[in-house]
Order: sequence, then structure tokens, then C-alpha cells
Amino acid sequence: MKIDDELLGKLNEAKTIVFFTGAGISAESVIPTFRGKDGIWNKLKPEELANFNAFLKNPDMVWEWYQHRKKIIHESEPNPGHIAIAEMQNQFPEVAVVTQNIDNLHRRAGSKIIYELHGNIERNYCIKCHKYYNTELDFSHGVPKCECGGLIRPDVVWFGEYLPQDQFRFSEEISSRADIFFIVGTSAVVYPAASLIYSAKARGAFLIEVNIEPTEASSIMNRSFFGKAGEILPEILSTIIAKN
Ligand code: BV8
Ligand code: ZN
Repeated sequence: MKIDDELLGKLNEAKTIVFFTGAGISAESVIPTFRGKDGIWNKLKPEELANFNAFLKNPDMVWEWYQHRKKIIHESEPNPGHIAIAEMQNQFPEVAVVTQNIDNLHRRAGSKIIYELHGNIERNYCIKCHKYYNTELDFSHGVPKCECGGLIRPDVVWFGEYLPQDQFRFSEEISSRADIFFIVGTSAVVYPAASLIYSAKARGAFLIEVNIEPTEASSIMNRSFFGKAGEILPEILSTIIAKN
């Protein structure tokens, strides 16, 4: 993996770094991606599960699926890719993570500034009174209900639902100021999340892609490193530490 002088120069003068991440950064933590060969979406159709109508029609099935994913997430650890991103905080004045992942692994790896575009599987709320339930839910009487009688749902963004406006606005703001914008482990097909790549480019950010294969957005990258995030990001970090 070659880090050329121009890239080293960019890394030298960079103040604000953004890491835009998707399921691929958690693949080496044994969390299945969505579209990879053993991806989640190969077995189940997103519109069948990750949307509000599906939840209303069959809350048991949707909860069974999220409880299954939560179990996998709790049995997994942040990998060297998550950890390298967290350690970048000691090398640059401002480092932010803008993630599509709901798995909380960036936080567990020690990243401080994290914007969660699609929510977080550790949070839940009542669809009627919006009371939050962020503790372990009791499934002994079936789908968990709120004291108001409303159904409790995971605090994740389903297809056809708006993103949390504050998270998206903060993500847009810092992406527009980024000197370097890393795109790590995402197929960049889900919107409006993927639009941040194009707005960062339009605002002059230096785009660096880290993925095992080219994606929809590869054509606009300044640099593409094809390989595993858990191998490439630690290498980039050690190059940065060596120069500092
Ligand atoms: C909305 C949370 C407004 C839940 C998720 C414009 C154009 C086209 C369509 C639309 C559009 N605007 C809106 C839409 C519709 C839709 C959309 O984008 N559809 C797509 C599929 C075409 N968007 C929405 O519905 C959004 N809401 O628009 O609201 C609105 C409101 C009312 C009416 C109309 C509009 C909400 C989208 C959010 C949905 N929720 N997740 C949950 O997780 O259960 S999306 C979910 O899927 C993830 O969060 C993520 O965003 C996406 C998966 O993508 P990736 O993370 O990139 O994962 P993927 O598997 O695809 O790729 C993995 C990559 O990693 C691959 O490239 C692979 O090569 C790489 N990789 C693998 N291993 C490694 C690796 N790389 C490095 N190292 C490795 N080891
Ligand atoms: Zn309620």
C-alpha cells in the first residue's frame, strides 16, 4: 500500500478529518454487511423488515431480527479499523465519525465525535408517546410495550423515514469543512447519507476511499485503497505517527 508524497502532504496540513463509514468497517468484527456475498439483504428484503409498515404488520418478526443483530453486536468487539480511527484523534486537531452503522462499535473503540445517521440499536422508544427505553427490554410478555400502551421500537432509521435532523445537519456541517474525507466500507447507495460524499467533494475535501472493491462513488475519489479497512487504516495511522 503506497502513501505518495501528495497524500503525505495533505495529511501533514490537514486540520479536520471526517470518516464516513458503513457496514464494511464492522465486517472484520464478524458483523454481516448488507450487500456483501453473505450480506443480510441476500436473505431478507430491506423493505420487508427495515420499515415502519412491516413493524406495524408484524412487530414480533421485526423485533426478532433486531434482537438477533443485537446479540451478534454484543458478542463482537471493535476491530483494528475502528481503533485506528479512534487513535487518529491524537494525530489531528479535529476528527469526526459520520456513520450509517447502528452497532455502536465506533463509540466502543473510543471515538468521541460520532454522528449516527441511521440511529443506534442500543436505544429504543415508544411509537406513541416517544418515551425512551435504553435499558434491556423485557420480551417475556411478547413485544415490549410502553406504560402508555404504545409499541416500543428500536431507535434506528427505517427506509422511507427521515434521518435525525440534528445528526444529519452536524454531518453536513463538518463534511463541508473537512480537509480529508475518508469513505470506509460503504457501497454508497443509500441516500441521503451518500450525498455527504458529493457535498464534501464539492467543498474541496480530499476524498480517500477504503474498500475491498470499487463502489458507486469510486470515480470521484482522489485516492482509493482497495483492501480490508482493519489492515489499511492501521497502516495509514502508523505512517501518520511516523511523520509527526
Ligand atoms: C429517506 C438502519 C426521506 C436500519 C438503514 C435517492 C435516490 C434513491 C433512493 C432514495 C433516494 N432518497 C431516498 C431514497 C430511498 C432510500 C434509499 O436510499 N434506498 C436505496 C436502497 C436506493 N433511503 C431512505 O429510505 C432513507 N430515508 O429517504 O427519507 C423520505 C421520507 C419519506 C418518503 C420518501 C423519502 C432512509 C435510509 C436509511 C435506512 N436504514 N439502516 C438497520 O440497519 O436495520 S440503511 C442500512 O443499509 C445501513 O445503515 C446502510 O446505510 C445501508 C447499507 O449500506 P452499507 O453500510 O454501505 O453496507 P453494504 O453492505 O451495502 O456495503 C458494505 C461495503 O463494505 C461494500 O462496498 C463492501 O465492498 C465493503 N466491505 C466489506 N468488507 C469490508 C469492506 N470494506 C473494507 N473492509 C472490509 N473488511
Ligand atoms: Zn408510550
